[in-house]
Amino acid sequence: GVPYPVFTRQEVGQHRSLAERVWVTYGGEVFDITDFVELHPGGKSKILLAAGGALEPFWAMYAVHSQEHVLEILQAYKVGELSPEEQSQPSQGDPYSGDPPRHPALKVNSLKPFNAEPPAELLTENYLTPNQLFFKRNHLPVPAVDPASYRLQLEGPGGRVLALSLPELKRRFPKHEVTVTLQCAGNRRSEMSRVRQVKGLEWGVAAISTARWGGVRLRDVLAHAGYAEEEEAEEQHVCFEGLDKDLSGVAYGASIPYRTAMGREADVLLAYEMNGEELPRDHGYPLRVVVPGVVGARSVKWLGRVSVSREESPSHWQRNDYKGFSPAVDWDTVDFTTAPAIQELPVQSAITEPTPGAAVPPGELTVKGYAWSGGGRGVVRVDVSLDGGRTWRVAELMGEEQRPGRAWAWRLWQLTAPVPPDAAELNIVCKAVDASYNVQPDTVEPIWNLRGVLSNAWHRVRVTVPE
Ligand code: HEM
Ligand code: MTE
Ligand code: MO
Repeated sequence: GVPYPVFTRQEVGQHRSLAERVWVTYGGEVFDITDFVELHPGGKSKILLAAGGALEPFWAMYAVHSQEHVLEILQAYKVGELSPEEQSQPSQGDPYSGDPPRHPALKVNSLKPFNAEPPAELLTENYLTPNQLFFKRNHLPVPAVDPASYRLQLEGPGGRVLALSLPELKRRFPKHEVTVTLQCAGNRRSEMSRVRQVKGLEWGVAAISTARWGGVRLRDVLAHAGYAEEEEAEEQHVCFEGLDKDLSGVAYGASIPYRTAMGREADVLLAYEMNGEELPRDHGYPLRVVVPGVVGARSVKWLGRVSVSREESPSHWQRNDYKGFSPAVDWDTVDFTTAPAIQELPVQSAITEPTPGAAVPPGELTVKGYAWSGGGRGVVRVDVSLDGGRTWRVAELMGEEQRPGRAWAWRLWQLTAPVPPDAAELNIVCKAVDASYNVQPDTVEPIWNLRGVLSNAWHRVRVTVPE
């Protein structure tokens, strides 16, 4: 066929808007995607970010594009090629190339951004999850923060902004340590997807982990900025912004109610230590929020800015995600303004050992797992069944007893019981009861929701008993 015309990167760079037409490069090829801009499933503003340049650094950020059908769409818009000299120039960097190394035992749900959970049977080996195995949930590349130039921006009443360095934070405020379990709203989402497909990362049972966090109390820092103990008549929110930003410069953000942030008993931390070590990069180095008893999404990592507002954080993750809906709601009918942002999480438990499909020896069986509830409600009991819920036994709870109303950390539990002699298969079930006598729902169907959050039905694990 007729050879394609050859362009330079500079020529491509002259096509950055719908008026000048929108050109992009991919590999050594040039595309005029003007007519696709309005059709882009990811939105017009996102696709225009790549206008006039290479797609690679953007697609590296949104791995949804590494699919055959995406390349087919692109091919339809081909208008030329880059000259061979231009092609040999290294393309712009992968925004994730600065991410830290990770432990090989982690089960990776998504590499870019990095999302991973430990294998279930490793999760309950330790009451405090080793930092390397602690589940990791990033929405964006891990920012490289220079501790020397780092300043926490703290907006005081009236808008005055204080900038606090790490040494200042550590010097000015007493150090406080709290053992806290963090759980992602999407923990156990894969069980919801088995009922009906949901949108989100396919987490197993291990998007939950526990650490001893060390840092300063958020309430001390807010008081230093001039905020009063008592809330004003109108409800207020403490908003957090991360230093991790998407390509348009929008940072990860979230907020919590003012009364939680300022609460004497709420134990909200700005943490710089995790299990006695410096906060690891994946977990928010050098400073992160830890909101005990609350969904992980509010514990903002790489904390850049704190402010107080009459409005919740404007962040996508506060307003248009991390909310629960009726099973009747689908993506055509969902209205995110109608549901409150998830804060305290419901009671949860899961079996970590044995794992699904395992062959267990006859005789005695030890079942292990974790149990936790939000809002500082301790776990008072875990019931375990080996026969799908017909008969129950009470598991032994391990781990620290915690103060009523401030039970921020999980209990690990185990049960050793005889394997029923005639069983070829066991349907192991667990369910926890929290201090308010809240219980887990027995099945997934009635709590199914389009985003697959708050998945806390009885956990069921089927194993075989070989003869
Ligand atoms: C989603 C095509 C450029 C961000 C998608 C999807 C397609 C697509 C087909 C849907 C994929 C699926 O769900 O199977 C393209 C093409 C592009 C382009 C052909 C260039 C010519 C970009 C750029 C960005 C971007 C430059 C970011 C700066 C996104 C995002 C989604 C998406 C965030 C996910 C939307 C969602 O799931 O809600 N794109 N894209 N795209 N795209 Fe692009
Ligand atoms: N903070 C920032 N800045 N960026 C993020 O992507 N992810 C949130 C929260 N804080 C996130 C963040 C979510 S959804 C969860 S579940 C927790 O961090 C996970 O914390 P971890 O990675 O330390 O386990
Ligand atoms: Mo999360």
